[in-house]
Amino acid sequence: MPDVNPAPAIPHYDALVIGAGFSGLYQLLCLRDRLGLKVQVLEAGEGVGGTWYWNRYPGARCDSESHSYNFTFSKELFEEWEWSERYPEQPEIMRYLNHVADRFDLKRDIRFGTRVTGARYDEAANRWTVTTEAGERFSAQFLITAVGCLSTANVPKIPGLEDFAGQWVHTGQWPHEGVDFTGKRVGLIGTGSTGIQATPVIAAAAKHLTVFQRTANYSVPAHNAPLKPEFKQWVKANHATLREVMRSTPNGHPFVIADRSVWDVSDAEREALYEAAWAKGGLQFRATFRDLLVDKAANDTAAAFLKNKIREIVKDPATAATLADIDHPYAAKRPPIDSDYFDTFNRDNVTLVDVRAAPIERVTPDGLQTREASYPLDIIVFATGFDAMTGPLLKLNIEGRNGMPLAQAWEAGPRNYLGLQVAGFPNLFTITGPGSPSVLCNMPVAIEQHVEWITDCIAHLRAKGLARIETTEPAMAGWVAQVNDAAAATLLPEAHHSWYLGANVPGKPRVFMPYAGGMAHYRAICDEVAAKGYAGFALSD
Ligand code: NA7
Repeated sequence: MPDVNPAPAIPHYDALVIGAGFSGLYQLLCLRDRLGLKVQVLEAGEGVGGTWYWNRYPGARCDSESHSYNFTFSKELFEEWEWSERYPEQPEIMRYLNHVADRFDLKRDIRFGTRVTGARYDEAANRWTVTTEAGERFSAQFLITAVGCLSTANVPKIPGLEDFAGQWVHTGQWPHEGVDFTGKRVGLIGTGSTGIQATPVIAAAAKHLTVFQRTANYSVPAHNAPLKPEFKQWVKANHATLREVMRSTPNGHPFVIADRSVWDVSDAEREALYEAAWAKGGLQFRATFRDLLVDKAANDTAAAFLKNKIREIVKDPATAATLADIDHPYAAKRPPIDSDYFDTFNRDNVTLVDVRAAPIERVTPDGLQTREASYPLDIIVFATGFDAMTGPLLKLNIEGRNGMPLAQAWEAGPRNYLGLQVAGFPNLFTITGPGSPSVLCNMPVAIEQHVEWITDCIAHLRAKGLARIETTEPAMAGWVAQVNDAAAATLLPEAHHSWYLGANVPGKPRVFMPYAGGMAHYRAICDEVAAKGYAGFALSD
């Protein structure tokens, strides 16, 4: 007798890609248009953009310079797109990614509004079954996560939040209709890159802004401005050169790190070089000397310069002292860049509260209470960052061979090979996963490298008639050691509160997550692995 309620057929694909930001879009293009695979992208948002779809907070802007914050795989695409400002603002990045998606006709293979809640590997079939929030299922031979590194909002569990009578928002889940700060008393928690971008913009709109600072932070002026026509022309004419520079530098940015040590120059020369770098602005302040991230005494000279700048800009000495009371080496945490951040504390409607000295105790119905005082607020903005790198992957509830949850495999922190694959999870690739340069690199450069490597790998399997690729335990152990060694050779682990270490999320294992050996070096390692027939991976039919 026929089944009266036959289970609906599960759509089958060659590859499923989770996420439609930079990574997912390019991965779709490569697998579909270059390899001819049947591909489906599943995206939680109602449009493309990934991180930029969600991060719509006031002042949201990329810290990479615009001419380097784009794809470079297509000369035509590169030349036809024109950024308007030195750093691209969130709406402009969204326009760019929509342009890419439309230009390559990608949207027809993306299902929007589709949040993945589970993924399970079936050994016998050598396929992944992906489940969504709505209960749909999809099946594919290859599963590729393109979920970004900073997409799981970290809202601290502060007692009383549920009873707050006002509005609260996290910057990474900003309401699409915006937030009206007019006439409002606003509290902003967090002074990372996001809080530093949002503070001046919110201060200009709100009745009063109180910034709750737990860890003081360095910041260098962005000096954002409209791009001049000559610069735009120069960029268009130099696609190949720019691409080459970005691929050859450790951090994927379009500037070269100076080949001089802090100790090669006199004190006066050093000061002049820092002044020039400050006047130029942006992330390239780090490139002033080659040893800023490896020699603590060298770093101290930059730290002293930057702390002095804070004291010069901020008029109230007590506020300046709190802002300059920075406990980690410069750039050991992701270094923010800003537009008038420190100057904003000279406004009459802005107050700084040191919540390291007097921690936040609870949210009350009408505001925030620290150990020392109460702050009446109408709106609380959480600029409190993300469960970075592992968070977005663990949220997918991935189960590998024999139902092994990824969360269990990574109980003590992420373990994988090249940041790309985990033993026990065949045919699963993690674009910009932990253990790869990712967030220590200009993201589009890291993304293009991973996507192209994964595409070549799948093409190799197909050409050889192979169906499965899986890394091995020894390869993972070797890579984890390399990731640790690379971090230990720098000052990065000295920032104990950093999200690079997972320290911002209570209970998260403290492991330095990104690969700090440099993008160019990493690219060479990955190329060599491929050239050796995918050394460190087991390939089978
Ligand atoms: P970050 O860099 O993780 O910054 C989060 C900030 O929020 C940081 O100052 C934290 O202080 C603070 N924070 C987090 N939880 C709390 C609590 N419970 N109380 C007080 N303060 C808190 O996130 P961003 O969004 O600014 O930047 C993330 C990345 O996006 C950025 O690096 C760029 O790559 C783009 P802490 O330092 O933990 O003491």
